[in-house]
Amino acid sequence: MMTLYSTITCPYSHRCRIVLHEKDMDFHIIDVDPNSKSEDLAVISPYGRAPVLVERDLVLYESNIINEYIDDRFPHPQLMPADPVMRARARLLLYRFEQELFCHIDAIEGSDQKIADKARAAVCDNLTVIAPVFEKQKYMLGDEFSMLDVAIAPLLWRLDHYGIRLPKQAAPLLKFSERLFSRPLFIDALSASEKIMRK
Ligand SMILES: N[C@@H](CCC(=O)N[C@@H](CS)C(=O)NCC(=O)O)C(=O)O
Repeated sequence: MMTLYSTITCPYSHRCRIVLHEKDMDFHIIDVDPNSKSEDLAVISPYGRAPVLVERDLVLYESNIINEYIDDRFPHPQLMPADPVMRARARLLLYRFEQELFCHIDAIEGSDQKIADKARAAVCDNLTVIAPVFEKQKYMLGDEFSMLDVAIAPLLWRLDHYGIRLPKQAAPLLKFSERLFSRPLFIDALSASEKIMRK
């Protein structure tokens, strides 16, 4: 059975919890506290960061790498595109999410307000740019839920919590967010602490 070492408020652990819940299989989640570094986590992960997935002698870290492995092991429903070209495009977009959106999370959660505000503004601008995509399609890659929706959902869920208010032009993105949040498996994947991040 797969065991996920997850943090209850961590957007990256949240990604992996979503994928585990999307697949019809047994898994075990161990909640860890990244601040008072769990010894378990320090032993199994070179960076001591959550999430970490363990299956027999396989130990994986980095949320997108973990998620692709779960998707390969349990292909139904398949979350990465099967076609090599689409798969490569999906990986590129996953990379861009890290470079343009998730790279700002540490600053937003940090104590320097000036730096945090700059990071909020960058996330706000970058999300507003992609909003028009959802005037024509239901999900990131078209009309099917995919790994890209999984990857961005934890950030969208945390917008209020992070103090990010999107402008009117981003309305299609907010509609897309509501579509994601209403999925029963998305709700199942939320930790108790995440449930209260949004009113
Ligand atoms: N790029 C990593 C980021 C993981 C990460 O930053 N995890 C945070 C919790 S949200 C953590 O464990 N921080 C503790 C630390 O860096 O020491 C991923 O996608 O898994």
